[in-house]
Amino acid sequence: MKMILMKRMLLAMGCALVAVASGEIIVHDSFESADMSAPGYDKFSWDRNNRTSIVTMDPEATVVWNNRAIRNVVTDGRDWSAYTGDHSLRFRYPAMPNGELAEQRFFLGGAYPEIWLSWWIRVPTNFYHQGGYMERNHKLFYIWQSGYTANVETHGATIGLEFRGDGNGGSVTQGSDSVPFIDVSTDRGRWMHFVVNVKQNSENGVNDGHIKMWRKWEDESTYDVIRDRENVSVRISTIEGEEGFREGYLMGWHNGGYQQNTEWLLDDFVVSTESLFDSRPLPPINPVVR
Ligand SMILES: [Ca+2]
Repeated sequence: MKMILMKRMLLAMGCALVAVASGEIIVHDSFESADMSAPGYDKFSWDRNNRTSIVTMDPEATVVWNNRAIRNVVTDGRDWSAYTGDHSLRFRYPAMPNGELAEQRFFLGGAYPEIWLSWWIRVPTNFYHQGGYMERNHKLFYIWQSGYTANVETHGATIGLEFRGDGNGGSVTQGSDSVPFIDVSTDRGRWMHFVVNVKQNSENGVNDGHIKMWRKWEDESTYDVIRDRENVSVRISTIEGEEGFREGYLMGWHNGGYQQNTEWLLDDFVVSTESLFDSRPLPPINPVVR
């Protein structure tokens, strides 16, 4: 176990060096500061915790941040091992069979025509997606320009990913390009790395935007394509000073609901203006392992 942790730490350090050299990093938060009021970047900021909190296993299962520094030790055997370092961000969905919200909003502090995002996320150890095939949507993330699902013509695009039931307790991604997302027979408690790249239109009326997403499980070396939409309309906000992606949220409403308290862990959140892969062509060839 120690070897694995060491390897992850070295990979995280190496990636940070690569990332700084290759573009503007808007934020890279592994939650090790245990303080979301000061992620350490000029413009980026986290919104208030909304059923989210920073947790650690050092030296025992403890909540250390929930809108302020706290110390709540939990002794019921929960494993909050982080992916990198000792801290991660927990999304706590209480048992609510008809749907519940746990969401972390953020502000990029600027308007970006093209952005990359990536993060590690652990499938809950008791995950079960209620409902039949393609029923009950869960949110994974959204980013937007001048307003979340506002008038796209004036406020620009809202881009994200949702996933729905596969009919067997697992999940598939939502959309005409749906792909398998979580298999409960193999993926509970497993960490995945999720990478997003969105570029808006060069100008409104020209449909040359793109929306790309990749996913890799922790024991895999290459990424699977989750979404690949080229030459689509990604509208630019018409509000002065807001012509680009400005804010977003992680997770959100899980309308499938859960029969048991269900916790996701998220770690190593990165937003950048340049590619998060260290070489082109894009994956699955030669991806960076974060
Ligand atoms: Ca961490």
